[in-house]
Amino acid sequence: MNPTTLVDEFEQYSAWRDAVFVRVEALRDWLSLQGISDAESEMRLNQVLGRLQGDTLNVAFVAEFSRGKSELINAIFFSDYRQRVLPSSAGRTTMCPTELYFEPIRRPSLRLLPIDTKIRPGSIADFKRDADAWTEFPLNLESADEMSTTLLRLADTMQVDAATAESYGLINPDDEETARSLARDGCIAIPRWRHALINFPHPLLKQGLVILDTPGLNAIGTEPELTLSMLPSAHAVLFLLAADTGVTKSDIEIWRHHIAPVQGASRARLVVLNKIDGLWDELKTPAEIEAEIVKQTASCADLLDLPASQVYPVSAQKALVAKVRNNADLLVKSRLPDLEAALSQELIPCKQALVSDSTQAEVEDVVIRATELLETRLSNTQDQVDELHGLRGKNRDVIQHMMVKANEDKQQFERGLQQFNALRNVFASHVELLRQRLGMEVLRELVGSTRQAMEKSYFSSGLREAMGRFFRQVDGNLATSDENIQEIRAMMTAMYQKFSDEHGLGAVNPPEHSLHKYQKEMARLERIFEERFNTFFKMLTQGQHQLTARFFETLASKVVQVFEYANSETESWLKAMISPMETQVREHKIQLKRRLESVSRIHAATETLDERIAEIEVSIGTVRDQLDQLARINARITEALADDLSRTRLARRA
Ligand SMILES: Nc1nc2c(ncn2[C@@H]2O[C@H](COP(=O)(O)OP(=O)(O)OP(=O)(O)O)[C@@H](O)[C@H]2O)c(=O)[nH]1
Ligand SMILES: [Mg+2]
Repeated sequence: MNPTTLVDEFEQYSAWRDAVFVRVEALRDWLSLQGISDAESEMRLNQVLGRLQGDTLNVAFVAEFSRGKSELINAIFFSDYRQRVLPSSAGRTTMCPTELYFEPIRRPSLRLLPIDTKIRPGSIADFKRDADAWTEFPLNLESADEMSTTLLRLADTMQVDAATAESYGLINPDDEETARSLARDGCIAIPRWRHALINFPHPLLKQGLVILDTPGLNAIGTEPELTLSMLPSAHAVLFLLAADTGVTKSDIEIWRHHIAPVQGASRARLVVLNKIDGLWDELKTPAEIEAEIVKQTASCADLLDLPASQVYPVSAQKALVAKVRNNADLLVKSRLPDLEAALSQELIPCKQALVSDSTQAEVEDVVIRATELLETRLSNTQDQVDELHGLRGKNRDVIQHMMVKANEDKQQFERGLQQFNALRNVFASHVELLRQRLGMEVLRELVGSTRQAMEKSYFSSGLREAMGRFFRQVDGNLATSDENIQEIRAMMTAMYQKFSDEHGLGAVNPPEHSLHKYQKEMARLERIFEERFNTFFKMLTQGQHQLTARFFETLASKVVQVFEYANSETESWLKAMISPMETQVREHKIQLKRRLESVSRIHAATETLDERIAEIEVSIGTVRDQLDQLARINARITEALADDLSRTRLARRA
């Protein structure tokens, strides 16, 4: 069978990423071999390489229950297994959010997080770090039947009393079925598991694809992490509707609350109208059926306030059958290839641009620094040669005088250096202040005091106020830290500029840095918080108090994460600012020492002038070669980054 477009496209993307990896690695190794690298550059290139290696592409499937998410995942990704890999059946099937990915260090397995972890502190991200919290079932890749049986556990439920369900925040008083079940026997069926991780060596998952399958609205509403981090971090979200149910109230609710707000240029969002095979009425002509599909598509688009071109009608079930049975006509009729093409067109170029830009930015910084260093070295050595040429035919007195001069320059520089270092202490104290304000300790205290304030308040107004205060303080800390950052940059730039003017050092352009994107991320979390309060927490029952508390914990862990990123980025920036200055200072010091050495040796007649000039000219040649090589290595990286996948594909097909 031909590979699907998406599979094909994704493989090309992976190959592109591997090619970029090899070329960045070549840069790192070359710099270190030539002794031009410094700890900072090496760290940055290693980070780039780590990111390229651990790069994932996250695709989330979201919809009300039974719209065919699991079936669509089976059809797009798992048809090679010739049967349903993920369980898909009428009614609620997938009971918990399910991530599919591949981690080579772990055996193929299904890992499940028990539902009672809902009353334990910690978010799903925290539990992922605690291997013991999960129940693990190995997956037998040799037997598709066994595998399907194991995966049926994704649909596990259990009967609990109302109080237990409430303590997990799983009671929905508006749900008629719940009310009926409780009235009948006082029990209610809830999911047995809270989250599932499937480690599966599928070729695409091996290359970094991560698929997120979700259950319907009930689960999305009760698992804050889905809304706060899993959906926003997905590179593509597929939202499913079904032709047999039409667009229902809860479909619209999911769309409005969980998908429409998640925006961003780097994110693909596709609406799928599934189950169109229900419209394949044998008594109708193909034209009539087509007209019906067009009509339904238009009405879905209308209800979601989207252009009709963004809604893709498909039949996931028929597509799966078609792929399993190699039925090309049925596959075309299922229209899955159109959806796959759209998905790859939206997904892969966005993702490629994202990875390309971030890699390019880092590499450029490192290359500029290395180039600056080599150029400084070149011009210094050139000066030395000129100076030595000037000594031709001069008597010993003149040489003696030059030696005194070189020595004086060196000493003057060393005095300047002391001043420079004294000013650096001022810089260090500013940095210390910044670290405190932005630091994790302050944030943890703030989380602690908010938690206490929330425990004490019994009304939703109190909870809201406590969380509102939390946001204001966090925002305030970020804003002040950002001001500090700008001050520090201005101060260091001025300081270095003055020093380099006085002593003729190479120019350094300290990188910009701002906390703006973290402030934006906080604003996004705040919007979700507002939204949540307005929809879910208006009435405060016991269970909802729990739910609010858990919502806050997830929110807090997200804020902690934002701060961790902000801190680590700020630390890297501090290093990136200081380290080129240090390199230039060090280089200048070495050159001054060499110059003094040259003149001294000639003065002491241990070397002739010509020998010395020849020696230095050799090193000028070396530096020139290094500059050439660096430019070539950099050009190769730029070329790899700019490789347009669609162009490559077209070329290959032609
Ligand atoms: N006729 C038809 N039925 C489909 C199609 N896709 C899925 N179904 C059926 O719809 C039912 C629900 O499909 P699932 O894949 O379990 O749906 P889901 O969205 O994953 O549902 P939950 O896991 O409960 O959230 C199953 O019985 C599928 O066989 C389709 O394209 N056509
Ligand atoms: Mg499902």
